[in-house]
Amino acid sequence: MKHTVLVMGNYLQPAEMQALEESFDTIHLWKEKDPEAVLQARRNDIQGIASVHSVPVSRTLIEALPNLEIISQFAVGYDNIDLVAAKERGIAVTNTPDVLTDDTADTGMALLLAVSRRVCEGDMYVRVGKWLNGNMPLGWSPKGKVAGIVGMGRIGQSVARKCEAFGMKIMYQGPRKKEDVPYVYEPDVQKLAENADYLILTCPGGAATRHLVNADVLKALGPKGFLINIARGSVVDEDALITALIDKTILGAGLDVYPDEPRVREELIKMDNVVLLPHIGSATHETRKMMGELVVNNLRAHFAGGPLLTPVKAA
Ligand code: 8YV
Repeated sequence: MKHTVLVMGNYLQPAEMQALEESFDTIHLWKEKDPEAVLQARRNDIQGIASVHSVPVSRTLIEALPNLEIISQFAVGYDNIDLVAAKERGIAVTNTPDVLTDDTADTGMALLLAVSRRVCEGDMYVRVGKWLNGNMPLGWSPKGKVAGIVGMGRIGQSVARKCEAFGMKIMYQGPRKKEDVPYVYEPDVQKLAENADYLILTCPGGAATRHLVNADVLKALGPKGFLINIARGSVVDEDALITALIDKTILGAGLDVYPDEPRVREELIKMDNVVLLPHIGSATHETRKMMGELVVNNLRAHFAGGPLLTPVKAA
């Protein structure tokens, strides 16, 4: 008999969804008119969850499913999952690291270049015919500038290598100095911002990094500084960011993530010194396929009694 897997959202591509459906009895929660009623009716059947960063896997949900054994997350970040509740019950948690590192770092570089060189403004300038009346304002060169990277994990290191290729200097902040990276470590995020021209956020979300970037950090970044966020919206105090952008406390921002996705604050939408992306860090055909395969293969490995491919160590 097939094991039952609760699928939290519509994010798997057709081939990976088909693979999931072939191996498991699936409940597509996001399609259900009354998800609570479905959960209640099937609570004893559900042994696995295929989750995604945008839908919470809360203690309440975990406790409501007495036979849950594994949560297989379609993301490297897992701040939506109550890991403590999962651990208490001995529930395995897996994620999708490595396969999305370069695409996510590329998204950071795309934002860095777009805000610096006014790429989106330039595109609009041509389309609306403004070029016919004169050249657009100048941008700023990343070469020789300092990238202050918050979080020197896999994605942070990939961003660092790409910034080096653009002739930038690298400093970083994180919970500890990494012996295997050649960059300058600064434990204090405000001091990092003081030294940086670009503050690039690549750290995990969650309680430990909530509002790490606040008004003081933005002030330290200063009127020639840019903020790039490919981490989680929760890492930035958004009110402080909006004030800093309006007051020109910082020069601009490139954002892929927001605290209340997919809702983006009206103030940001109106600004031309920000570039806004709809959380596309890992959104390529190639990467999303590999992420989907990991989600399915972690579930298969668990129920076959084999080792998990990419377990979350903290779980
Ligand atoms: C999203 C991400 O999971 O990996 C992460 O942590 O935030 C992204 O890859 C993906 O966009 C699906 O929503």
